[in-house]
Amino acid sequence: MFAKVLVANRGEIAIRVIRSLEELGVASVAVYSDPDRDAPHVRRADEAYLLGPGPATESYLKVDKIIEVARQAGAEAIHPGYGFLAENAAFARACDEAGIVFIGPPARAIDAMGSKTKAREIMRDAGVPIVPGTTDPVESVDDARRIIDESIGYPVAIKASGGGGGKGFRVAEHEDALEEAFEGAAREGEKFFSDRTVYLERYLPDPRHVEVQLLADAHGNVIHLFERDCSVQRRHQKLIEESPAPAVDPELRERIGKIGTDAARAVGYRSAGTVEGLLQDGEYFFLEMNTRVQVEHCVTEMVTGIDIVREQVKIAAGEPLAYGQEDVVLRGHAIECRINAEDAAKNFAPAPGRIGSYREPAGPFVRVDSGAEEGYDVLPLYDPMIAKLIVWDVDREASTRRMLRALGEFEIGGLKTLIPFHRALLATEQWQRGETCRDLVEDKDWLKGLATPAPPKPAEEEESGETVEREYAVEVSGRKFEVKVIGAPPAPNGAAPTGAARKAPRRERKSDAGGGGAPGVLVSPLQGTVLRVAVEQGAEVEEGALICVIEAMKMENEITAHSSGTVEELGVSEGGSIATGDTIAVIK
Ligand code: MV4
Repeated sequence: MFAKVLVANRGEIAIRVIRSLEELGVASVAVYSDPDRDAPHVRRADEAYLLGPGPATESYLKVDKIIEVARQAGAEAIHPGYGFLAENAAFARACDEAGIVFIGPPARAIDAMGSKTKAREIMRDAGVPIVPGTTDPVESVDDARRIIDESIGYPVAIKASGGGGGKGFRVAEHEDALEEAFEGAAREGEKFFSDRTVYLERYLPDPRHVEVQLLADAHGNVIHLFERDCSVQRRHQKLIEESPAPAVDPELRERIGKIGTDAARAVGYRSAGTVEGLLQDGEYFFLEMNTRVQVEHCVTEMVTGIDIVREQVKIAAGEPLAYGQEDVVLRGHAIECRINAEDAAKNFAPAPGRIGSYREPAGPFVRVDSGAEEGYDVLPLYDPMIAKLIVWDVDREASTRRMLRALGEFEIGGLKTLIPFHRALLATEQWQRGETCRDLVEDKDWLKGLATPAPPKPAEEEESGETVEREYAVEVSGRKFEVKVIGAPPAPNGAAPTGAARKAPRRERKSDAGGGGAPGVLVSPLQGTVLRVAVEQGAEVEEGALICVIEAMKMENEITAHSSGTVEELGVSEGGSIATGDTIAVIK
């Protein structure tokens, strides 16, 4: 086993990895960017080194610097977590060349799976079912039209060859829409992966996203840890994951598991990995393989009792798997909710800011993997996921109830999170019936209902103009009530009523998109590049109408009007950059 490992990541996953290292008796080395200097992952590690400024390209993505730090610290291996350098074959090679173990698969497996057309070819040859379509890149719209007419038919999915996770994914319902979809997928492929080639798949109308967790060691042993269902997603960002999948029975489970292990063997895989696929009417198709530990690995840990990160580290150290397939037993049901700093009522716009009060749920079979704490700043620079809440119980229904209980206990003040979204979604009949909920996560009216009601208008502003809100606990006939008092601030002599609750005063909420600030001003909730401006100055818009699209963290974020009215000013232009708090538009 290694004596010391560097964790090339931040946030909850860095802490997750450090915990497993500690249990293995391995010392941990954290790395950090300037704004992360005091972040929880830095304090949790045995040692920590500065990489550079905030932008990931100058810190968490700096290959040479990270390898230099590993050498300096005497780390024998690097765990990349997920995101950042986790699926970067050049980084894996740079580690090899520096004599440092990359805790992940061989670089050639990353390469093979990075090209989605290559991956489809390998899988087809290995007898793994792929979604019907092309395995060679399609050069032009004319070629695409011909291939679709000859074999695939409409609707058709057009996907970027370098893509994955839904980047560069378009659908054409009919031939009329083909050119635009083709160009859109190619453009996104060019932008994100410097590769404008695309391929075609038959578009499945309402599949479930089902994936298989795999472990493969350096001695030829490959096992699967059953499946996860990640169908609740929005713009290809997963929101809720569970295991086992509600639509998979024991017979299908065995079939999907074998597809996973066949796929891993076909690329000479080693380490933890995931085969993602689509399940439609009992048919399972390979989609892509993720050559890293995934965000949602925890639900599998809960139903199998296997620490996936520990196994990953042991495999990298050359140890054989301690489990055979028959040792892996599925027990009960686990659910994970991603707690993102996002406003579901505003198109899931990122809602960075400072966390005020912070209290995690606890109790039986509740797990919180978090990178945050009270006073923590959720930075617009990085992914808005601040924690994951995972629960286990005997079956899906009990697990859902436990999750609702735990969500109710989770207190995160000062910014918007997905907690209200999760509470509402898990309470729907669609979820309880095990449906994909695709219509719900796109339903603007339903999502708007999640908006926290505006704080009550302060009662008649007094001469001084100042009113404050205070919370007190009162007892009436021996029963405790919590009351909110809105009025003038207490007298300076501190004549507050006795028995005032110890609750900290609510922090003033930072202005969110369209929230605070001058009337009618729509401010940017994030920092990024303006991809598209959907309105002109002087236009009449309805509340909820698209104003512009801002790209941040490689995600396209739709910014919508916070009220109906006339666009009197427009502060954005296509291609321009925008900072958090900048005026997007004035709508009156
Ligand atoms: C598809 C599809 C339908 N047909 N491919 C790809 C990335 C992943 N985030 C979702 N992806 C899809 N690929 C073909 N050929 C539909 C989706 C899809 C989806 C699938 C399952 C559950 C929810 C989904 C939400 C959006 C898109």
